[in-house]
Parts: sequence; structure tokens; C-alpha cells
Amino acid sequence: MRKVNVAVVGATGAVGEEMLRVMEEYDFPVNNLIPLASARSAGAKVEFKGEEYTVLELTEKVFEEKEVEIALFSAGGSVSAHYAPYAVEAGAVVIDNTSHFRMEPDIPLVVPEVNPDDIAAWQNRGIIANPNCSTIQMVQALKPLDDIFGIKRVDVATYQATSGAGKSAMEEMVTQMRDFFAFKLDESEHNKFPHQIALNVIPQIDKFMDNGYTKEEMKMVNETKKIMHKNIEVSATCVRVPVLRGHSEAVTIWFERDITADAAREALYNGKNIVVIDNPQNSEYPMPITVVDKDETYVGRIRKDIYRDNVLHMWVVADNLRVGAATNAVRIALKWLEMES
Ligand code: 25A
Ligand code: L14
Repeated sequence: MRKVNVAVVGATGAVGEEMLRVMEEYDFPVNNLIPLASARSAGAKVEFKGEEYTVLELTEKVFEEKEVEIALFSAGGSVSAHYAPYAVEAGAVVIDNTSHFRMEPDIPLVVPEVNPDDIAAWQNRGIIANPNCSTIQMVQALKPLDDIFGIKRVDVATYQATSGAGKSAMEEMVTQMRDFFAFKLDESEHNKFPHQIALNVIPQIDKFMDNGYTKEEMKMVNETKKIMHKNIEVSATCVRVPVLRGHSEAVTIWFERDITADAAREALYNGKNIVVIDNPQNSEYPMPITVVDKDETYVGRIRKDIYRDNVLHMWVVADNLRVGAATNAVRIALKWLEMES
């Protein structure tokens, strides 16, 4: 595979740091690595394949100056909105982790295990969007089931880690835990979350919309349909839990055809980048601590509905910074390279 110049925008953030690690592990064919962040971090060092790289400030001109061919963006929606067009103008393909471009009809929204062929539409605007973390792990587990049994409807409740909201959100939770043990929790601050997150559970991620759902919940609704090319009914309740890393989901699926737990397990065993851990008698099922640093999506607690033969329940867990962000972006980049070379 030919070697390319790769920029990581947000290289000092929770997802950006993970992108460097995943590219290293996948032996991504990097010619020159260009780590970019805000002026706050310019001059900082990051390590990649045993070498030190200096973080540069993100500017409108840097993509052209450094002859960037692939630009991985993970520095928030407003940063992508402003700078992605400059990267495209300079001839790079942008793989964007934010929600900014996802629902634009001419921009592909890709999970390589589910809709790899959509990458070809990168030509339209020079941009490929990376879905929301909770959506990625869910559609990866839905795909092998949909192929055989036909999905009509999905009801999901998420248990989302603090790292989804970035590094400073993880720090906020750890600070509150420290304050708890110093008997100072009532003085502890919260900026990243609408309430204290340590020793708590918050049924709100992102802002509320007029229909009573949050933006995060509506992302799962809209993105699932776009990725799966199918008008599946989705209803989501997204909840923040005091976990640093690893999103969990309790998923209820309504099928066109009747299903058994064994048949579902069999289909999932054959799913791409899916690991089944389902031995409840021995208390074996995936948990956030099971999936840290893993590149697969884990499924357990697979069981049929008590009342209906066409309804199944399961538990889906993945590392949100990897499967839900960095790994998916790097897999898109590899597929893009394969197609373009
Ligand atoms: O704007 P949004 O959409 O609400 O997104 C908010 C955040 O979500 C994360 C990411 O947080 C983003 O900033 N994010 C984005 N996509 C994500 C995804 N798919 C995602 N999280 C999960 N899944 P982050 O903190 O992990 O990473 C931020 C990175 O972006 C760089 N950055 C920010 N603004 C920038 C910018 N780069 C260029 N131009 C800008 N205007 C950021 O670099 C980081 O690499 P940095 O230099 O700003 O931050 C370096 C370190 O500084 C700390 N820090 C962050 N904010 C502040 C701060 N310190 C002081 N004051 C602050 N306000 C952090 O610890 C950071 O690591
Ligand atoms: O849309 O706060 O990709 O957990 C992913 C992380 C939105 C916020 C996205 C979180 C972001 C979400």
C-alpha cells in the first residue's frame, strides 16, 4: 500500500491520542504524520512509532503546506465546520469524527463492517463522516442479525462513559471522586455535565430537542437508518454513567421473522469484529472493564423475549474511544486507501 501524509486534528484530545495508537498498531502506511491541535497545545510532543512529533497549531494553510492526503478530524463540530473545507481544498480526504457533516445526504456515513461501499461517495465533497460512538457499536451488532432475520424496530438504553465528552470530562469525574473522599463533594464543580457525575447517573447527553429526546438520542435514530439503508424504527434513551471508558447498551430488537437465542448467537459469532461472551451461569458477560483498548464490539445476555417469538434482548459493550471513534476512523482510512490505490 502506498504511504500517505496523515494529519490528526485534535491530536492531544481523548480520541486523537487513540488515533495515533490505533494507526501504530495497524501499521498504517504513514509517510509523514502531522499532529494538529489548538494554539494551547502547539509545541507539545506526541509519540508515534517510537518517534517524537511536535504538535502544530491548526491553521487554514497547514494542510497545503504539509501536503496532507488524509485528515482525521476529532476536535469538535465547530472546528470541523471551519477547517475541513481547507483540508479538502488542499487535496486531502477528510474523515470527520464530529456530528457536523453526518446527516448531509451527499456525505457518506460509514461503519466498515456494515456499509463499506458507501465510502465511494467520498468523491462528492471530499469528506467521509464517522458515526456517533453509540451508533457504531449498535449497528455492528445489528447487521448480522438483520441480514438473516430482518429488523423492524430497535429500543435501546445506553450507559455511556465520560470519555465520550472528551478529556476534560474524564478529569471532571475523577476530581469529583477525589473530592468525595476528602469530604468536599458538595463543593465540587461541574461544567462538562449538567449535574455531578461521580456516584450518580444522568439521563441526559447533549441538548434536548422539541420532541423530548436529546440530540444524542436523535443521532442514534437518524444515523442508524442512514448507515443500514433501511427505515428501521429506533427509540433511544441515552444515559451518562460514572465510567471512564466503554459504552454499554441494553438493546431490544423486533424482527420480521421469529428468532431463537441460539440462532442469534450463531449469527453474531459470524459477525465481523464481534465477540460473544454469553455464559450467565458463570456470571460471564461483557462489561466496560472487559473492552478497554479492544477493537471489537462485545455482545452478551442474549435472550428471547418472554412474550413474543420475534423479539430479542441483548447487551452490547465497546470501547467508545476505539470502536466508537478512532478504530472506526482508521478502518475507514484503510478501506479508502485500498479503493484509491
Ligand atoms: O465542540 P464539541 O462538538 O462539543 O466537542 C467537544 C469535544 O468532544 C471531543 C473533543 O474533546 C472535543 O473537543 N470529541 C470530538 N469528537 C469526539 C468523538 N467522536 C470527541 N469525543 C469523543 N468522541 P477532547 O478534549 O478529547 O479533544 C479536544 C482536541 O481538540 C483540540 N482542539 C480543541 N479546540 C480546538 C482544537 N484544535 C484546534 N483548534 C481548536 N479551536 C484539542 O487541543 C484536543 O486535541 P487543545 O490544545 O485545545 O487541548 C489540549 C488539552 O487541553 C485540555 N483542555 C481542553 N479544553 C480546555 C483545556 N485546557 C484548558 N482550558 C480548556 N478550555 C484538554 O485536556 C486537552 O487534552
Ligand atoms: O456525536 O458526550 O460523536 O458521550 C460522541 C460522544 C457526541 C457526544 C458524537 C458524548 C459525540 C458524545
